[in-house]
Amino acid sequence: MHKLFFTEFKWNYLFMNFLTCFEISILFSRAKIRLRYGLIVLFYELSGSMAREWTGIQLFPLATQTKLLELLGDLKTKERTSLTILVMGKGGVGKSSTINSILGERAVSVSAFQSDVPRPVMVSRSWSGFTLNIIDTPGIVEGGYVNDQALDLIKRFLLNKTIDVLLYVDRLDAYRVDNLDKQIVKAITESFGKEIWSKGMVVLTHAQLTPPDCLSYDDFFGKRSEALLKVVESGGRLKKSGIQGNTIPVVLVENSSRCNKNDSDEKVLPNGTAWIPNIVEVITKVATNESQSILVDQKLIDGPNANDRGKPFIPLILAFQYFFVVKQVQKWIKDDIAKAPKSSWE
Ligand SMILES: Nc1nc2c(ncn2[C@@H]2O[C@H](COP(=O)(O)OP(=O)(O)OP(=O)(O)O)[C@@H](O)[C@H]2O)c(=O)[nH]1
Ligand SMILES: [Mg+2]
Repeated sequence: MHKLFFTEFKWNYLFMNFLTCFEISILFSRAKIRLRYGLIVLFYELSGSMAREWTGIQLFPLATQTKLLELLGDLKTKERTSLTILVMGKGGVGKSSTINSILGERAVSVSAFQSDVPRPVMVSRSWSGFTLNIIDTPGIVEGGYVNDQALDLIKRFLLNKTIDVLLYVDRLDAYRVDNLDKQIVKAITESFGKEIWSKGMVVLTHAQLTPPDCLSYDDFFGKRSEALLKVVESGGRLKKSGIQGNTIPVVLVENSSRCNKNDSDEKVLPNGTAWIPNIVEVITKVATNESQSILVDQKLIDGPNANDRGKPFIPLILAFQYFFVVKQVQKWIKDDIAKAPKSSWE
C-alpha cells in the first residue's frame, strides 16, 4: 500500500515536472516567435523609413527631369519634404505599372495575371531632401465582389500613416461603369471616410487608344471621366462636382513601352500631353490643396463606434416608454385598485 502510494506519487511528480518543462518550453518558443515577428516588423518599418535614392528621375528625358525638379522645388518652398500616395483600384488595371512609370524604375511587380502576393507594399524614394512614398495595393475585387479581407489588410498596413494623395486607378478603354465600380468607391469611403476624396484623383490607364464611333479623343475622355466621376460622387456620398465644390481631377496614363513620344523623347498621349510631368503636377496640386491629409488611426480603422450608434434617439425612446408604457401601466393599476372590493377591516 505504502509502496504503491510512493510509486504513484513518483510518477505523478515526474509527470507534473514534465508538464511544467513542456509549458516553459512553449512559453519560450512563443516568446521567441513574438520576438522574431517583432524584429521582422521592425525591419520592415526601418526599411520603409530608410528611403533609397530616387535614381529613376535621372533616367527620364531632360524635359521631364526639368519639370519634375521644378515641381519638387515648389513643394520644398511650401515646406513639404515628403509625400505619401495611396494607389487603389480594381485588379489588373495598371496600378503597379503606373507607380513604376512615375518612379522611372521597376520598383513594384507587374503581372498580366492577378498579383501573387496580395498584400500592400510601400516604396520610398528620396531626392535632395524630399521623400516620395507610394503605397501599392492589391486589387480589392474577387469573384465580382469587394474582398473585405484584402481591404482589412490594406487598412492595417496603413495604420498610423498619413495619406496625402489617393490615386483611384481604372482603365480609359472600358466602355461602361457598373455596380462593382460603385461598390469599390463605397468600400474606400467606408474605410477611410469620405474626406479621402478631397485628396483623391482618378487615373485612367491604357490611354493610347483610338476612340470608337467617330468620337474625338477628348470627347471620349470627357465621357469616360464623367461616368466615373458620377460613380465616385455617389459611392463617396459627395455633393455634385466633387468635394467642397472642387471637381476631383482625372488624369491619363499610358504605361506601355509602345507609348508615342514627342521630339523631346517624352511619352505623350494622343492629345499631345506629356503624361508623366502632367500626373506629377496634378499629384502636387492635390497634395497641397486646402484639405487636410488623411491620418489613418485606429479610430478610422474601427469605423463609427457601434456603441454610439442610435445614441441621439435614447431620450426619445425613454419619453415614449414613460408616456405610453409606464403611464398606461400606472393607470391600469389605479383602475384595478379602485375596482377591487374593499375588505371588511378597511
Ligand atoms: N497597354 C497598356 N498596358 C498596361 C497599362 N498599364 C498596365 N498594363 C498592363 O496590364 C497588366 C496589369 O498591370 P499591373 O500594373 O500589374 O496592374 P495592377 O493593377 O497592379 O494589377 P494587380 O496588382 O493584380 O491588381 C500588365 O500586363 C501591364 O503590362 C497601360 O497603360 N497600357
Ligand atoms: Mg499590382
